[in-house]
Amino acid sequence: MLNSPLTASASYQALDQLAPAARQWQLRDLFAADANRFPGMTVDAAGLFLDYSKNRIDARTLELLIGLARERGVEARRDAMFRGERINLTENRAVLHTALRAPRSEALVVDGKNISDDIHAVLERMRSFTDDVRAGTWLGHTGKPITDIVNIGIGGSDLGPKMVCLALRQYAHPRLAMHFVSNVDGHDMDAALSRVNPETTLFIVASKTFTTTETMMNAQTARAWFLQHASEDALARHFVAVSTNVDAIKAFGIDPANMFPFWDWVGGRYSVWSAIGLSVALSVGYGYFSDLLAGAHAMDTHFKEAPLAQNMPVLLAMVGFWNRQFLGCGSLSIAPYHQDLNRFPAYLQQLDMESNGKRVTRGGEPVDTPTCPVVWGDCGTNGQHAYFQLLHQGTDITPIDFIAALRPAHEYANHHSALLANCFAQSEAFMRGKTEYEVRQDLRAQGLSGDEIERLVPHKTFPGNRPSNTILMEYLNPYTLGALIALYEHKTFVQGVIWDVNSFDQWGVELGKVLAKQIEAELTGTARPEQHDSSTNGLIQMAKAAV
Ligand code: G6Q
Repeated sequence: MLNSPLTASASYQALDQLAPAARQWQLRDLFAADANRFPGMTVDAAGLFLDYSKNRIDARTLELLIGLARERGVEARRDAMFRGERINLTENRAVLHTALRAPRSEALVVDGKNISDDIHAVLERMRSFTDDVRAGTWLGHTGKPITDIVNIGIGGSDLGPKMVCLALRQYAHPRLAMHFVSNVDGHDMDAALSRVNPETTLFIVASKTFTTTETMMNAQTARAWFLQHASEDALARHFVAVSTNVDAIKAFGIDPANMFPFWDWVGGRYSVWSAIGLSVALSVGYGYFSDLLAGAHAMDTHFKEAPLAQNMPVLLAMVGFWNRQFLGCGSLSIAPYHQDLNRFPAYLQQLDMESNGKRVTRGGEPVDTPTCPVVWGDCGTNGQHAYFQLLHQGTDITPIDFIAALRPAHEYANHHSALLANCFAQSEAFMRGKTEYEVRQDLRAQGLSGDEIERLVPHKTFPGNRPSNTILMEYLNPYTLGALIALYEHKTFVQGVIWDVNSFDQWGVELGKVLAKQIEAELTGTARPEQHDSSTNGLIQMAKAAV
């Protein structure tokens, strides 16, 4: 436990003193004053390149930010995580998603047990099962190869596999169509079932607890649908489970031989590296799944070994902390300039906001600063034609993370130049802006009258000075994707250490679940109406009247 609040730390106080002046800095000036700003504020690791030079920081700010990371104990907490200490204090659990991607040679003993053996035994089973399904030797109950995989899961048991399968669509098996059903909304299941054939569909029920309402309801619906077309004996060819709960799997009717286990030290939002990644391994094959793990492991090694001042996750975290704390930025926009990373912003939303959307410290005291910003975004260039207006000229300053691959996996070179040009132009525009003077010059050159010019100047001026990071990789491939995800995991971890929150629980999702159970019982008539507030009572009455 950290004994002193964040605002009492020496580095924080030094940063706080520097901040009023820093708020006046202009990025244009910082670049003009230092020709080496780009090489000085970029870092390479695990196949990724980070340019953080377009942030309102200078060498002194960085030094203090790194000092703050050291003062808050980032290194010790990082090492404790990797060692398998129970750093998730409110659930009394270790946090070992990093062990899932470590090579077998890096044995890790936790509570007297070599967990590396367990991890690799499951990986072997994943390899043999996915090889069979992909080769067409795992047959459906009428003897046909599998053509469709339906992953039934929600939250961490959905977002990671879905995002990764989309991101690696270039590597996907041509015979296997991937479907993801998460929502309790029956339209989600209905849409998937309307596209698949029970003879050739494999359902993966992915749930760490195997008690999650949405997943259990969806799994039961899928099972009932399947049994309309086949007998109970056929279930074993079409239903597999990924879980930590073997009893619940048996009770559901899935053969434990078809269960891929993982462990309580894998948090839901970090579980794509575990057997929850089965849909990924089925889609891209075990070899590429291993590459995904290897990329993440390379980032883990960098995070463990690089000095803080050259440590990519630490730098990304500390610059983000500076923007949040001292520039007052309440949100962070993620802009992948890669269509296949379409779901990456949604994935990061959970990773960051579920981890650090907290208001008390690990010791239960209020955090004395704002914590996690709202994380959101969409692919470039699409976002440019929608919400970028606000990012350029709105009243809030929203930092942006641009993410792009230098080489495409398609042959349309002109598209790729246009894409990268837009990506770099946006970060330049956010940094430079356009002054009144520049606007006037432009309008004058267009031949507008003095009055017209003055009327338009305020509308056409861009304040600029808006921070961004740019993350580049050569190609988006399993390895670089693994490194990218791990980069953001560790960034989130570091910020959690700075705020001294427990980044690994998620109690905030519980209250609504409990209330929903009562209201569902009222809606279905199995419980007498409770006295809610007039709004909730009114809404319940409307739903009942509509039945
Ligand atoms: C993630 C959360 C949450 C979880 C889902 C699904 O960190 O714990 O998103 O993954 O609630 O839980 P199950 O896998 O247990 O169904």
